[in-house]
Amino acid sequence: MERTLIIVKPDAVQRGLTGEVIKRFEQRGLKIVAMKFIHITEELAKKHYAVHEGKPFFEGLVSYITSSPVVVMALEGNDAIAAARKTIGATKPVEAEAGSIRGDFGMEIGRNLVHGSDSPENGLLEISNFFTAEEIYSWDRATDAWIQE
Ligand code: D4T
Repeated sequence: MERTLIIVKPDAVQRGLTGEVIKRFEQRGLKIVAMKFIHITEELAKKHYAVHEGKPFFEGLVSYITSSPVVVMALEGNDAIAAARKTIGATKPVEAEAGSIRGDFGMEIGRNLVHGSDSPENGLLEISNFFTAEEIYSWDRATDAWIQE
């Protein structure tokens, strides 16, 4: 069972796409185990994107993700990382498949609507940057057996 951190980024929230984005993960079968509406601080943004520090787009990335509130979620499921990334689509929205979130709603890499963790290890690490243990719920969903064997 994997967990992924999802961020509904400022552009998606500002464009009124929060519900649409959450709906796509939920209808796919990923289970919400944590969720909140926050304004990411510069400190947290730099921690989350530490791997990109020093790259030319880093400052823009930090100012974008801290520009207005976001919804952060932890989602759980077998192969949650791969499933969420497929639902999100390629990093560059113009290269993202139609039917994915970025393919349906995005135009530019600097406004790519959603973040999803890229490995199970990073999923757990990123979730711990945003949520305390008390904010994460393991719960039995009535439909679990109809979504996962
Ligand atoms: P995130 O992390 O936002 O889900 O995006 P990805 O996982 O799809 O892509 P990433 O980690 O390679 O990039 C993180 C973030 O940086 C922005 N970016 C990236 C950018 O503005 N210019 C660039 O050239 C690259 C590579 C977009 C996503």
